[in-house]
Amino acid sequence: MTDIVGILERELGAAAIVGPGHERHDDYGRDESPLPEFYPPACAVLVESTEQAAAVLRICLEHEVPVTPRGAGSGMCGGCLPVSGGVVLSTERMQKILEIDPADLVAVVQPGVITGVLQTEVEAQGLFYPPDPASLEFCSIGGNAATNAGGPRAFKYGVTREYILGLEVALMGGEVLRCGRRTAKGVTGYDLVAGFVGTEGTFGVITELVVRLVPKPPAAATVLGVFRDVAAAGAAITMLLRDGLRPRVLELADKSSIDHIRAKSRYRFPAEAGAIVLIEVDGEPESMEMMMEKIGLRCDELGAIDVLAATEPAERRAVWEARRLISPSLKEAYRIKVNEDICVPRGKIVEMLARVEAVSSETKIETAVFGHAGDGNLHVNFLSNEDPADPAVQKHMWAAAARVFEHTVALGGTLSGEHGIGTTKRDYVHLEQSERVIEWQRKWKAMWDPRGLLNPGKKLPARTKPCSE
Ligand code: 2HG
Ligand code: ZN
Repeated sequence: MTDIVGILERELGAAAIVGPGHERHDDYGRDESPLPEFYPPACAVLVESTEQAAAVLRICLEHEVPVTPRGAGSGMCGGCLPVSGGVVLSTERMQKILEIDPADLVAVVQPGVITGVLQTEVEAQGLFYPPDPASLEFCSIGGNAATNAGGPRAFKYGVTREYILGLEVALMGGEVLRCGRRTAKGVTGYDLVAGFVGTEGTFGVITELVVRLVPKPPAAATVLGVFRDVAAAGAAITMLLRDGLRPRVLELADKSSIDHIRAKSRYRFPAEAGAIVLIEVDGEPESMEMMMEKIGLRCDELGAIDVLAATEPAERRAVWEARRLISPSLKEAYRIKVNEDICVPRGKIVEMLARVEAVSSETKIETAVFGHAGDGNLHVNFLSNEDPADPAVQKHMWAAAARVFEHTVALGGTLSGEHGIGTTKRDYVHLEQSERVIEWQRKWKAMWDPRGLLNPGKKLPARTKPCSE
């Protein structure tokens, strides 16, 4: 058997290798996904440069060893887990912001830069990087690009894909490719950048990114509409969407989500909150004020039992801290948290919320629903304190998730709005996509990775029948 750890150690130096026995070795077998299993790699390689990343990909191809790219490990679908063993290629040490250019409105960064750090740095120069996954304090920009991450502000500004102009990518075998551009527009050739973004590290390993920036909005404010229940909040979101107002955020959280953060939150959620709609506006102070007033009035008309405005930075920070606590608080409170991020057409939000409630009562599984409802992107969390190692319990939880996927697709929606497919959802892709569509994607994958060694077991369903070719 190939001593891949020894070979990598000799080529890259022992300091780059986290092998068995190292205190951090186990960390590379886990991420934030709800999988009860743990997948320890042969070793993780903590690369510090493009050359090192390329060397790992060259060596792994030479020795036919699977290699799984990893950013900060904050993914929720097992996308960075070495499910077939082999090597984890981590970009966590590649943390340099190489350039922030206010004239070109771009930043050039290494993939390990923490998203929140990039935001703070560009904001100090009057610029803005809008994508804001809830994990922004610990997720990295390379991982965001690999999964095409979203976040609350995607409602107005769009997701990560819209902000990646150029990429440097290390390919299986060690070739390094620079594609894309630095300009605001560009249609030369095919859009390879769009091809790498969102492919969850199955096509190549992102080693450098040119990201698009926008001017920092002069001001922002947050409005919280408190509703009786999630159905009323969902209906309010639908109406606010029809109004054509363009807040930057339009989020929803149900009672269960709110109840799990109440005690920890610096922001005091109203006692009677059965659901909240969180709205954020930005722009020039005068236009913002007008928009907030309109939104407040609209919430009143739509049956809000309370409308609160947070304009002070400290107050807004407290609201956002609370919002970002929902996911970790649920994780802390339950032994099993199967969390989905379905996305339905906007006109179907109310119907989808009702269907989730129906699945919860049919299966008797507790749920919490929250997230980016303005985009139709709902985090449906199935929660349980039963034994995660019990296969019957897991089967029951995933059967409920599958019911939600079926409803989602029936309403014209998609399995994942922002977290990706990874390994946890690959068996459900066929619910949404035809065999032909899946087959063409397999061909595309094979072009970059003919031996199937780069992040195997992800994104597409396992083959159930021989390839038609
Ligand atoms: C969020 O929006 C994250 O908070 C996590 O995408 C969602 O835990 C979840 O379901
Ligand atoms: Zn989210």
